Amino acid sequence: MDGNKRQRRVTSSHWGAFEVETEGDRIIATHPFGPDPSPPAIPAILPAAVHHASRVARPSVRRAWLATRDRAGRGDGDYVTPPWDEALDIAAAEIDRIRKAHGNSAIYGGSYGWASAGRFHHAQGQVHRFLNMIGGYVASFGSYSTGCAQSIMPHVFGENFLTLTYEVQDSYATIAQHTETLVMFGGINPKNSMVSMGGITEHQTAGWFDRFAEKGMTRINIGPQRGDAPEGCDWLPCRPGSDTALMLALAHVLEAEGLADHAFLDRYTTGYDRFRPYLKGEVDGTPKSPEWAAPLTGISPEQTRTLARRMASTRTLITVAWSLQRAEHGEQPYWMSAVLAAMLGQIGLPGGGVGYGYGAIGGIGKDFKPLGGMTLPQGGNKVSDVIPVARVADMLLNPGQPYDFNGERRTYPDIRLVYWAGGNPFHHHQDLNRLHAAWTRPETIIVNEPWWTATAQRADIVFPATTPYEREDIGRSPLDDYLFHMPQLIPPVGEARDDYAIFAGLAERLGVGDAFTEGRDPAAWIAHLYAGITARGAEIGIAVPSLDALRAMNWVKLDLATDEQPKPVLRRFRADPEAAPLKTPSGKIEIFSERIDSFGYDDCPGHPVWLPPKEWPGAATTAAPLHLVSPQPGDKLHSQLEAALADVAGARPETILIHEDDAAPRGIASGDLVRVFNARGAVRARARVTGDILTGVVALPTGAWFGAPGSNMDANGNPNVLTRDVGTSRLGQGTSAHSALVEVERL
Ligand SMILES: Nc1nc2c(c(=O)[nH]1)N[C@H]1C(S)=C(S)[C@@H](COP(=O)(O)OP(=O)(O)OC[C@H]3O[C@@H](n4cnc5c(=O)[nH]c(N)nc54)[C@H](O)[C@@H]3O)O[C@H]1N2
Ligand SMILES: Nc1nc2c(c(=O)[nH]1)N[C@H]1C(S)=C(S)[C@@H](COP(=O)(O)OP(=O)(O)OC[C@H]3O[C@@H](n4cnc5c(=O)[nH]c(N)nc54)[C@H](O)[C@@H]3O)O[C@H]1N2
Ligand SMILES: [Mo]
Repeated sequence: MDGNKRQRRVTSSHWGAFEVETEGDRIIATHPFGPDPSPPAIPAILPAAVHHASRVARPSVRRAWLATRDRAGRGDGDYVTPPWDEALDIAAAEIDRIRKAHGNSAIYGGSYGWASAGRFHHAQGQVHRFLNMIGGYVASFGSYSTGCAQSIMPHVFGENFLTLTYEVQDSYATIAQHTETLVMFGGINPKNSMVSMGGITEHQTAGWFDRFAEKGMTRINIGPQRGDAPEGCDWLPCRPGSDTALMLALAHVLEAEGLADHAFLDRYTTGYDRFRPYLKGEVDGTPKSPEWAAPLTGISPEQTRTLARRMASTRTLITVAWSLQRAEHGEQPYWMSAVLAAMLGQIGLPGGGVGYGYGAIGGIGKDFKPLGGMTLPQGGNKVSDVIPVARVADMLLNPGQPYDFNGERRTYPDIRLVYWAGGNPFHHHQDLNRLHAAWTRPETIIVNEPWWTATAQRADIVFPATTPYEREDIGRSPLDDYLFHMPQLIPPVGEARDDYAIFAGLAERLGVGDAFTEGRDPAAWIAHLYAGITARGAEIGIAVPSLDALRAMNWVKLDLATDEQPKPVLRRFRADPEAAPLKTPSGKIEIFSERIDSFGYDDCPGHPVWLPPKEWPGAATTAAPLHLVSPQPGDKLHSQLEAALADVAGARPETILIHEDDAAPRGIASGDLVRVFNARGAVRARARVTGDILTGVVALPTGAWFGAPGSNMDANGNPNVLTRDVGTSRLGQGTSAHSALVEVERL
């Protein structure tokens, strides 16, 4: 920010570090970060996005809401733009009115979303701190990423699921050294591992797969798309939603051929005796044999037997993509994968057992010393009500109604005001037409956003937020070994303000200004919070530069590399299960869970079972014959930077992959515009015909901005128009995004 001079500085983001070139007030280009062996392509669109016409220029208040408190017209696009002080006055008065009339439990502040990297200006941390200061809010549990796993897996391994994935599982280095057979349910996709929350600097997943190949490791990708694993892996095309059936069939082979490790099962697990009769068909007359599974999975009995024998005779790591639990009954493949791994008896051995989410984000599979991150303290929430994050539309539609969640009977709160900062529910939630209807229920919706996203367009008050390039911050992820000073590169675009300034302004009006700011400006907060990192560095013997030194250096690679798992829980358990029991009720791996059984859920009983989803290839109909998977977009992060991407010629509508055999009878060729539809809605997409997807399955990535209300076909191709908004089960209540049936026709 120095006249019209050109400057280059490094910054960090969820998709990695990169150099930003500025000229005066503008970002003009981005460049790869030297030390990154495979830098992402995502930043290329950044200059266009940051200066895009779709930035929210001024505080905006919806005219009809202001005049008559209209709710039905959300999305009408008709805003007045009062000056900042006036807009903050209006918002503060409305928050005050709602909390006085209905209590703080009428405010929903779950505000799910990835926002931007940068530790102080993290939008969720800011909104949660603010709402706590004014008396609390209804919060959310879990994530769209892994909500179902976060509920089920502690019952099985006794470990918080995020700890399990980030700190307990083997690193890629250990896998490279020990694993002989890598069985990847849902693949491991270097495209997804370009991203990691809070930042990832050296992108290494693709490089590790080169090492695995050199070593001669057998790598098997099980799922609907060849492209879910790097080139060179074997592909076992398995129908989406059927993984549990395949896992059961593999288990059946182990049991039938005497390959199950009963010594391991006896010593380290509980409940195999309750599960085995189900596996063998003694309880329901249906042995879960390879012959039983074949019509469900599409995988022949012979292939199943060969795979089971190979898994039993080599050091085998089963990996399960997060996508498998973002599906109806997502609890089952997760639980069953643990049972299958237990039957193989390799849990706790290096390079053996089961691991979750490798490839989902780049930070998984890296082991670092525990320097931790840096977090704005959020204070305590006086409202205890928390909903499973993906049940937001249910909550808005059913105030006061009961629902089940992980053994508890709960009641949905009566929400009058929604505050969202740093997320885009009209990108991420399922069945967006249903969400749109639910969204008319609250009296007031306030959103902080840099861009006019579909969510901002449906808010009554929109505060324009800065992007990370418009403010100073620290970049630091516990799953990375770099530390960044993220300099302010350009002045705020339009009248944008930092989330911190927005909440400080509201807090002051609501009489908690000093409590919110503690008298600090952002620079003072950054210095205050950064001191925590230097202190922890001193504790664990890691040199961390002073803040001034880091400002001068821009970035530093920290000496955090280690060969040790941060939490060798499973190694210790294997070495001595009595001395180092798991934190499950039995202290062992729970193949049968008395606790889950006691919930009495038919959609998640006491041991893993095969439960077909309502929508999956096995339930295809003439009206909706194709299964839709909606993976993460390769060219960006969710719906971020979409404004500028959508301008690129041919980029929108989004591309849908369809198999040759499904395209031909519909007269569809690559490049054709198609209509993808079901009873819930319709979207436009551009077809790409391929042999690399299973027949009967189509793949349309997430991330296109959901269009204006009232249209009977979303022009951009947001798959969530088509997905089903139902919990994974009463236990997990996660999103079922990957369980949907559709039809496709040429436009
Ligand atoms: N069908 C289907 N749907 C899915 C999934 C799927 O697999 N299939 N996956 C789900 C998953 S795992 C996830 S994580 C979600 C992701 O969904 P989201 O996390 O909601 O998606 P993002 O586009 O990252 O939304 C972040 C928003 O924050 C804004 N933002 C960025 N920086 C700032 C800031 O500093 N301040 C403020 N106020 N705002 C900022 C961005 O402009 C953007 O609009 O999607 C879910 N939806
Ligand atoms: N480039 C990029 N990377 C990202 C993100 C992004 O937006 N962009 N988002 C990040 C986020 S928030 C998350 S949570 C992770 C998610 O990471 P994942 O959950 O691993 O990602 P997905 O892309 O949803 O799904 C991966 C693949 O699972 C397959 N699949 C779907 N259903 C089934 C099934 O029933 N069985 C089997 N075997 N396979 C199935 C699909 O073919 C899909 O391509 O990705 C992260 N990485
Ligand atoms: Mo996610």
